[in-house]
Amino acid sequence: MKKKITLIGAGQIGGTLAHLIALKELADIVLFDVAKGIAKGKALDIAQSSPINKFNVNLSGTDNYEDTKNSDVIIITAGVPRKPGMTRDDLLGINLKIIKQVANGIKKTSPNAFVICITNPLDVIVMALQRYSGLPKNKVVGMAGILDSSRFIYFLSQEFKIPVQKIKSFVLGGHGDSMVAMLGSTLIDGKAITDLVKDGKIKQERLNEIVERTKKGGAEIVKYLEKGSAFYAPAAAGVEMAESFLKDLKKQLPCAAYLNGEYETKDLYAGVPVIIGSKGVEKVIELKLTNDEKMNFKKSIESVKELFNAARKIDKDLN
Ligand code: A3D
Repeated sequence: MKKKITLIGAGQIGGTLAHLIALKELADIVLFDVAKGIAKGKALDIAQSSPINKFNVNLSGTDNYEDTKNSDVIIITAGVPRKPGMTRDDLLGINLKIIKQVANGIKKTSPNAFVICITNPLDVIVMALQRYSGLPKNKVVGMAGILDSSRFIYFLSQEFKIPVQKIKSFVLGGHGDSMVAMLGSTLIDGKAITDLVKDGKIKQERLNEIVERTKKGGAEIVKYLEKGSAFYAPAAAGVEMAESFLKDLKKQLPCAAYLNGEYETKDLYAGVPVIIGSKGVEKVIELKLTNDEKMNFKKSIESVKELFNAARKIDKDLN
């Protein structure tokens, strides 16, 4: 039987997700949006490309949760994106309300789905989504680390003028200015980046600039677009997570996952490497961090905690 993916939010990321999922024939697709016309219009537009691109999946648009029933995967982008000058945290109040509605909509209709949240501020919204919906913690996960890592790897590939495939690295922690690029695990064509710094192949200051640009990667795009935020790369990252679940690929991916003591963090969502397979988040991988990484990860965790406390003040149901 064909699988079913529901996309809650049919905006920039939702539409791109639908297109990528259709091209890969991962599943039938339901686009859900409070703006029903957008969901229906995008579903029809993408479906009309199927004779050209030769894919065979069903696409539909709706504003009724009944139509999303028994989804295998749900990817949530419902919410408001940033405008120039805004931080992700500025979106908290409005997106919290939206995510509460979404949680109520999906918990009854798709209690067994693997739920990927993309709505910002990511770590706090995914945590709120899990609390509101009561869905299992290993089935509710946030997308951010794959995107942040992808941005970092792309910038490094430009710097070293080598293909992205020859670079291994990832970014952990919260999805905000406190995110942590794992320099201790970064390999450029098989060589540790820390050794390349020692050998003078790249100056520490230049590397710091690339890390900084990665942290501000989302804001750089918001500034160019003026209306809205990045969507191609975020959608690609969401699809990688969905595919690893649906095909039981057991890929190791940096995602915002529930921590229950791992990385000395309890009862909080934050970006860590996890294994995603048919059971959802099957394992949190505990890496050995350098002292610097440990310190920065801790700081990042603190900022996630602080923002979750702010969320609790906005909605008592989160206490
Ligand atoms: P946008 O194009 O505005 O789409 C959002 C859609 O959500 C709109 O079509 C709205 O109509 C819809 N919507 C609003 N309220 C509801 C509701 N209650 N139920 C269902 N749908 C609703 O935004 P976008 O697609 O560019 O971005 C979506 C979200 O992703 C924003 O919060 C962004 O900040 C976030 N985002 C996260 C990342 C990460 O890496 C985590 C990256 C980029 C964007």
